[in-house]
Amino acid sequence: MSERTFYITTPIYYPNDKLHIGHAYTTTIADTLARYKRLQGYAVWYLTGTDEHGQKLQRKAEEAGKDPQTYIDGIVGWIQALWGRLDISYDDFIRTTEPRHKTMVQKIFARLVEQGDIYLGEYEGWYCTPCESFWTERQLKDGFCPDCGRPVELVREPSYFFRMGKYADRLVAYYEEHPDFILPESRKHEMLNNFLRPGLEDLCVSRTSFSWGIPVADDPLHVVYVWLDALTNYVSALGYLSDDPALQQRFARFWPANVHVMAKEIARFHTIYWPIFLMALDLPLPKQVVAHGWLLMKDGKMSKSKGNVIDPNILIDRYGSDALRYFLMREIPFGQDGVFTPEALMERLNFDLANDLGNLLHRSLSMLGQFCDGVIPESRQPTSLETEFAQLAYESALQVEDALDRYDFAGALSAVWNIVRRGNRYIDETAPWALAKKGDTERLGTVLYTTFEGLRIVSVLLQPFMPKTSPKMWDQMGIEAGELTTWESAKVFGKLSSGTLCKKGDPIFPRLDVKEEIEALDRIMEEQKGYETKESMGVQEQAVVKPVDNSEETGVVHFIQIDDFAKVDLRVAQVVHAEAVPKADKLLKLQLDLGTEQRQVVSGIAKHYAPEQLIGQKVILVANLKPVKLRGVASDGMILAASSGDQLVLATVSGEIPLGAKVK
Ligand code: ME8
Repeated sequence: MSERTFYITTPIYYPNDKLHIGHAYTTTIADTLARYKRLQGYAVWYLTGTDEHGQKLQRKAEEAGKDPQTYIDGIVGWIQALWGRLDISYDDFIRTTEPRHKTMVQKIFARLVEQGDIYLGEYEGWYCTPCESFWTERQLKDGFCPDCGRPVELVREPSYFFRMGKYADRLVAYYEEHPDFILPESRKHEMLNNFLRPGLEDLCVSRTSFSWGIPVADDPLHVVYVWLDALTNYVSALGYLSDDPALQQRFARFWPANVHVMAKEIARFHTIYWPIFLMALDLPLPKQVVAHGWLLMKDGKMSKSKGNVIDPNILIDRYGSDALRYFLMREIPFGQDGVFTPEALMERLNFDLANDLGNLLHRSLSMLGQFCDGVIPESRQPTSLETEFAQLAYESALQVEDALDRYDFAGALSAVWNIVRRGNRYIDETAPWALAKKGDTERLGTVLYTTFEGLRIVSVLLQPFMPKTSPKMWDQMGIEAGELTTWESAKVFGKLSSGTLCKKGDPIFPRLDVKEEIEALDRIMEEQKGYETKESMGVQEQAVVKPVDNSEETGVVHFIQIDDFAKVDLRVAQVVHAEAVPKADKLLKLQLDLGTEQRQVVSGIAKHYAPEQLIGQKVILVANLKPVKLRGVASDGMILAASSGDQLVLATVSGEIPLGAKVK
């Protein structure tokens, strides 16, 4: 029989700052799948890593006063330590600054030039540095990056281009022939409607205005565009074009990838650019690209400027890595956005883990100790109740597989919890303490055996999700990893041997004081406001209330409360000085008079107003917006404007009113 292989990847993250629980979410998804496939007997290769080139990283290192490599090395060490703590079982960690990757990228580039897919020209257009994306004038949204809403820069430089259009029809045909290539399906329609049907422009694949990248071997003034560099990590890490026969063999064994996992904002790069590069290289395309939703915070998307992010280490320190993994996999419906709240975390930890699972194990062990000296008894009198329990466990195991095959992690865990909850109810219904009192040892034995066999099946099914919890359960249940813990053994009820001696230990998930924990988490989140983390989502910040605001997709409006509106401090302010921000032709730097204080605000209105037109205008200022730096210039607030298509008009105040007056 031919070997069953499974190659899975996460995005390679930018080490421009520390990562947050959003990155932990993707990496845990891929880890859960990798573990699941290993348990099913596949030869698995799980790749993650870091995307270490590009303008964003160069700037970030400059800001920190370090050379890029030194700056990046520190963060990469931090990332690897985090994955270690979260039990991420990757087989390889690729860094795009490694020679194995750089050499391959140079070879690929040369080949694509030679075969005419890449040609030299001059690029003039827009560039979004946070997203490392090129945009045409037409694609910009009100003059800003259509992906993240942040200002773009005009770039004009000699560049190499990739003839994307040449492959567009083949790509569309590939989508049609492989209906499962992109998941969720809505992303496929987005790609077709927004990018492929309007026609693909040639893609600029080199830059000359900065140096932190892989030089084009024959033309070293150019560095390879960071996305061409980054996407090819999926093949360089396996050993594509390597001279080492062992690596060539590894490449042949694992390519094409079974699944590339990521969040939705980079699906475009993986479902358009990446397949086209592969077609040009005559390589098979990945089988699936899976784009999950975003992890948001109560007050909107996680972002450094909002200061609403959480260092995963804090949650691991407090609750353990399995609890965090469980929460991420259970709470967020796959493909949708999900909100992190301390309340939701507490609910999952306290109810699902402590009350349901932890309690089932602990009370079962207590009874076993009390009534059977801690030894698993025989099941001598199975009744229809036991048969039904066994049937439920079997069906749940099948449901777990079915759900995991569809990336429905929440559904898979909910199937495991069907066994857990049934187990607790089964104990309540059979009342082993009453059987013990009556001296009905046969029935008591059957009941306790059934309970522990249910627990064994739960522990087997939990392995991909909670790699520390299953061995902890086995330890207390006297089970050795082996025949009783194989994936298939979850589908066979009755494998547990009677006579096994259990060792009751501490509850595996202690009950938490919810109020105290929520307060502590709120405090921590407040303290974390200075936590240096990535603005990696690259999306425009948006107010999100639970349920998640999908209004753009669904057309449904979510109302806000008056208190939400009251949080925004709007003030009348007068422009006393305005000037252009150097090298940012969209931005103006304004000095505003608020009556009692003066403020500096950077505003993206340069295309619509000349500085002198603004002097004396009374505008509306969002006065309590967290200060940020835009293009290195401090901006303390935001002024309001109305916009429609290409038009933009400032919201001004007519009539006499003192400066600083509140707008409500
Ligand atoms: O895009 N919710 O790197 P990146 C869910 N280097 N997932 C999140 C998240 C959130 N709030 N925040 C981040 C890049 N992620 C490129 C990738 S691949 C060839 C190059 C996760 O550091 C999610 O997987 O900005 C997202 O796609 C990725 O981090 C972006 O990471």
